[in-house]
Amino acid sequence: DYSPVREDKFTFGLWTVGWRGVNTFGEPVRPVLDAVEAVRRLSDLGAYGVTFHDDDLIPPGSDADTRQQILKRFRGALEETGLAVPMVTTNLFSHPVFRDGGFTSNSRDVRRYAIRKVLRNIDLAAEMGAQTYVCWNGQDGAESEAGKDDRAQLDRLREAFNILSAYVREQGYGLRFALEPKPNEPRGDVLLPTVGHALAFINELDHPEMVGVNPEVGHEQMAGLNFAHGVAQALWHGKLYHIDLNGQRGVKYDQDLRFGAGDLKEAFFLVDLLENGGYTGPRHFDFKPPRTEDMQGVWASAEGCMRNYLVLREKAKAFRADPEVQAAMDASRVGELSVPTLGEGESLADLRGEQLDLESVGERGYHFERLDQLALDHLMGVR
Ligand code: 3MF
Ligand code: MG
Ligand code: MG
Ligand code: MG
Repeated sequence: DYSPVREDKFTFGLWTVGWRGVNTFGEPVRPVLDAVEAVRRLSDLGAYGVTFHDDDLIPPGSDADTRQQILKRFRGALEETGLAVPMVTTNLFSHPVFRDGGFTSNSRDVRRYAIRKVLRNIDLAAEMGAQTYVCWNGQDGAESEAGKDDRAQLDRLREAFNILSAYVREQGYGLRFALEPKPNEPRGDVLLPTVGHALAFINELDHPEMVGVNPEVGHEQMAGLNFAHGVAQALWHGKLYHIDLNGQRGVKYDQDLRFGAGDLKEAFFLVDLLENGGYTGPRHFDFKPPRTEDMQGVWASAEGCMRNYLVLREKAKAFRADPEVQAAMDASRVGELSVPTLGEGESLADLRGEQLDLESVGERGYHFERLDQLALDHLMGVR
C-alpha cells in the first residue's frame, strides 16, 4: 500500500492543482479552483501541507476587507484539516509590470514595487508559520545582451536579498530564503540559470546563511543537467532548503509533469539521495496536470506524484539493503572514495615515495555496469 501519510511531508503549491491549463497556444481548459477546496482535497489525499504565491490566494488589487475575508476562510480550512504552510512565495512574473523582471527590471520603480510586494507577503508567511520563503525570479533575464547590463543586474539582485534578509532579521522571523534556478522560460535566458550559479551568487550576500536553494527537477533537466548531481552539491554546501519535485523529458519546453513521469531513473536516484542524504524538509510538488485532464485527472495526477515518490522510496531502500548490491558497490570501490587521499599522519613525502604499477592499475575495471544493472533491476521490479 502506497498511501501517503502526513509524516511523508508531501506538500503542493496551490498553483499546481489550481493550474487552469493555459499554454502558449491554448486557452484555459479548467475552472478556477477554490483554495479551500484545494486544501480539503489535498488533505484527503494525505498531503502534509500547501504552499502559495501571494496572488494565488489573494487576487492582486484586492482591498483590505477582501484580503481579510480570503485569509479568514483559508485559515479556517487549514485549521479544519491540520494542513501546514511550510513555504510561501511571491508572484513577480504574471503582471505586465514584471515584463522585464522584478528585482532586476531596468525600471527602478518596478524594482521598488517588487520589494514592497515581497515584504508584505513575508509578513504573511511568518504569520502562517512558514520556514522557507522561495524566490523564483522567472522574468529576471533577457532575450538580448544589449538591453541588460548583467553585472548591474546581479548588483540589484544582491541588493534585493540584502534588504529582505535585513528585514527578516529585524522582525525576528524564523524564515530562510531559497532561490529557485531555471535556465530559460519565460525569458530567453533567465538570471541564475542553474543550481551552481545560485550557489555561487549566495556567497556574495550579506547573510549567506539565510539563503539556500530550491532546485526543481525539470529546471535542471531542461538544460540537460543531471538533477541528482545538482541536489547532491546543494546538500554538500548545506544549502538544500527546499525542493520542487516534478518530471521532465529531456531538453525541451518546461513540462512540469507529475513526479516520476519523465526521467524515472533519475527520479529513483534522487529519492535515494533525499532519503539518505540528510534532507528533512518538505517533499514539495511543483507540477502541472496536463491540459488533457479534467478535475478528476488533476487529483489523479496529484496522487500519482506522491505514489511514485513512495514506490521509489521503497525501491531505493531495497536497493541499499540488497547484499548483492553491497558486494557490487565494494567491487566498484564506492566506499573507497570516502577515504581521504592523504590520510592522517601521512606526509607528502609518503605520497611522493609511493609507486603505482601503471600497467596493472591501468587494467582495473570499475564494474559500474553490473552495479547500475542491479539498480535498474530493482527499479523494474525484477529483484
Ligand atoms: C516556474 C516555477 C515556479 C516556482 C514558484 C515558486 C510557478 O517554472 O517553478 O512556479 O516554483 O514561483 O516560487
Ligand atoms: Mg518550474
Ligand atoms: Mg518546471
Ligand atoms: Mg518550481
